[in-house]
Amino acid sequence: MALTLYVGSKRYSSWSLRPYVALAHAGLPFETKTILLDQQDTKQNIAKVTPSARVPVFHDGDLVIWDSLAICEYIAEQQPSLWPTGRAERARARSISCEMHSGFAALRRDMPMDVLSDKRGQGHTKEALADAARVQDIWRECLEKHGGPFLFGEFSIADAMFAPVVTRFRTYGVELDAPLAAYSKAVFALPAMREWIADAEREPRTRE
Ligand SMILES: N[C@@H](CCC(=O)N[C@@H](CS)C(=O)NCC(=O)O)C(=O)O
Repeated sequence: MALTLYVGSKRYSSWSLRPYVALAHAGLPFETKTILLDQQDTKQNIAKVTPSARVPVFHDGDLVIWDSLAICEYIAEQQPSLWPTGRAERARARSISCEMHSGFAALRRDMPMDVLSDKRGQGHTKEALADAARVQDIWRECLEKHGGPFLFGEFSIADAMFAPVVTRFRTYGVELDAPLAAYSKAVFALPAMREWIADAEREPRTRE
């Protein structure tokens, strides 16, 4: 069955980046189709592939799965190593993934993802920095416990869920201590991240 991940503009679509990184890491043979955001026909084009009016959406043949975390969970059913092996670690990885999925509204509002921008110093509101501090606490605790290079040692969906925040900390100039900087470097070095950013460079800039 053909596997297709529909994503928004790679430059801006943080929700799309998450399942893309997970899918690419899983090594499944999937195709990515980009629907550019901020165009007159964006809503129409999204409506053709999902009832949710949002990307990402994943098509496995006739089966349509939407929402970033649901897609990641679906991929993990075929590639269980996308979650940590131990029951407690899996629960913890799911907790922080869900916290990312449902939280950090100020960080997302004040430092929206633009993987190509240099917005150092912008968006550093009190609320966004409080969210950033909580994210850093999560990362620090995971890295101390599991030794890196990823949050649970090996790459997991938790890393995919935080990948857009890794880009935001770099582009908005949020300072990281040495262990967190090493984590950021490991995420940026993922082939999937490099491919995503290279593709973003070929897209039109539609936001300031
Ligand atoms: N909860 C959803 C959020 C998806 C979402 O908000 N996607 C944005 C792009 S990042 C979107 O499709 N926007 C539609 C538009 O701009 O018209 C998820 O996790 O996938």
